[in-house]
Amino acid sequence: MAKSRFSPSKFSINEDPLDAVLRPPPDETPDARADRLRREAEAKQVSDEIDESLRQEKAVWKKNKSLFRLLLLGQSESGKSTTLKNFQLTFAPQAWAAERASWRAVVQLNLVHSINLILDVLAQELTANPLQRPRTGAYPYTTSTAAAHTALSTPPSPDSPTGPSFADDVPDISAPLKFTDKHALLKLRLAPLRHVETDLRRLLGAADDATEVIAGCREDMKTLWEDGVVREMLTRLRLRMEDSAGFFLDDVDRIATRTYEPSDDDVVRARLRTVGVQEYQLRFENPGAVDRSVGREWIIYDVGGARSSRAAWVPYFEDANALLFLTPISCFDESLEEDRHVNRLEDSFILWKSVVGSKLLRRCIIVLFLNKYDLLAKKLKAGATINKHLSSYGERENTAPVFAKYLHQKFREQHKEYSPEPRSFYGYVTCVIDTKATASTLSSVRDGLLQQHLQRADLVA
Ligand SMILES: Nc1nc2c(ncn2[C@@H]2O[C@H](COP(=O)(O)OP(=O)(O)OP(=O)(O)O)[C@@H](O)[C@H]2O)c(=O)[nH]1
Ligand SMILES: [Mg+2]
Repeated sequence: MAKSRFSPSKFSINEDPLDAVLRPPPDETPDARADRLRREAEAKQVSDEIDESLRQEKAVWKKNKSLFRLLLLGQSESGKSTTLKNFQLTFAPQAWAAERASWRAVVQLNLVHSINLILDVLAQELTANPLQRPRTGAYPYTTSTAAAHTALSTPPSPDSPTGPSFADDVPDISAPLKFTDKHALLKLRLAPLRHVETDLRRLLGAADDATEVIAGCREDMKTLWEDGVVREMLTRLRLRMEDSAGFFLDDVDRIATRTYEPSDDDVVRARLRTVGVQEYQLRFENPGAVDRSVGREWIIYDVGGARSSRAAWVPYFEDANALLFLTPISCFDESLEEDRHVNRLEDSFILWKSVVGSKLLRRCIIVLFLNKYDLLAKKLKAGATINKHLSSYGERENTAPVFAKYLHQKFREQHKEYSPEPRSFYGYVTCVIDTKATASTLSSVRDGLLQQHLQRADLVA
């Protein structure tokens, strides 16, 4: 009778009992042995794979622990994504250059959007007030203007994307009538751009057809934007296209071509709303003065700033090492897009107080950018009055430098009052579409942040 494999007599003091249990029986047949070896090889492979994945997870975890995490916060259109672009342009120029071409569709989309906006306003103006247009009385409403008016409200048919041409029905018109007819025609001619906008939204980055249509509409777009009466209408309605996000109408000649490639400046000025929280890995191509491992790679979180997106910020608070808060200081006379009753500057104050007062962020280094200084200066030059919208400003000088200084002080005071524990305040007045000035600001922000971070780490260690 064969000896039992489990006989205690087989165990020695140095022997692993499990080995003994797993040891093959001495009378194993060649087939059984081959089968066993195959199963063992498979099991080993699975086990190795698990080990490898655990090793990788651990490595990532260890690596991530040493990564520096920066959160970009602020209301919508405060300049967060534009600041992120500046980080890339300044510290990772090669990665930036590789991505630049993919912004072509966004710039095209911005351009087409502006054209559509003007055409919408034009159509609304004609629909709302046909008998009084224009107020100067230089362009009386006549049958031919009525024809134009009808054409403006007729959507183009799918067979004829440019819509019915009414030009042949219009009698030989005199100069005063040119406004409405010419613009109605333009609207019809530019109608395909509506589809381009929809297509581009769907196919960001892969819209060769769109490029073709945009190039084909170049002259029409220029005519519309350079038209004196259109400009008069926009001024009267206080629609300052030049100051709006994603303004490219002055660059139609350059952009509406088949070979258009975006420049650095185009990419920085292009507007693409952020949805949710976007994580960006920034690898410093030139680590610079603070050449420590923590300075080589950052994770930057760029968030959507609209009110509906703000709840999504909170899970990122706990791990954040630093926070860059942007407030657009040109918006003292504007209201939130998502709630017309709320002043944008007021919204920024509330947001700032809740961010600096957050217990989750109490260890975070906070930097403030008082952004859009260029737009503030322009607005005040054009006659806007600060204290009409912000009574606490009182009788101080209605100029950009004085207002910027006032806000800097106000944000600093709130920072001091609401921070759960004392911490330093870093505030900068910025215009983040000025890439040169921003590069120098970001360099000092980066060095300052890393120094603070390392000091804290030394204290903790
Ligand atoms: N003139 C001027 N324009 C700016 C400045 N900063 C940002 N912009 C423009 O403002 C628009 C909005 O900027 P974004 O960076 O997209 O704003 P955001 O904070 O990321 O907005 P959300 O993604 O909606 O939260 C873009 O078209 C920018 O080019 C500035 O300092 N001056
Ligand atoms: Mg954004």
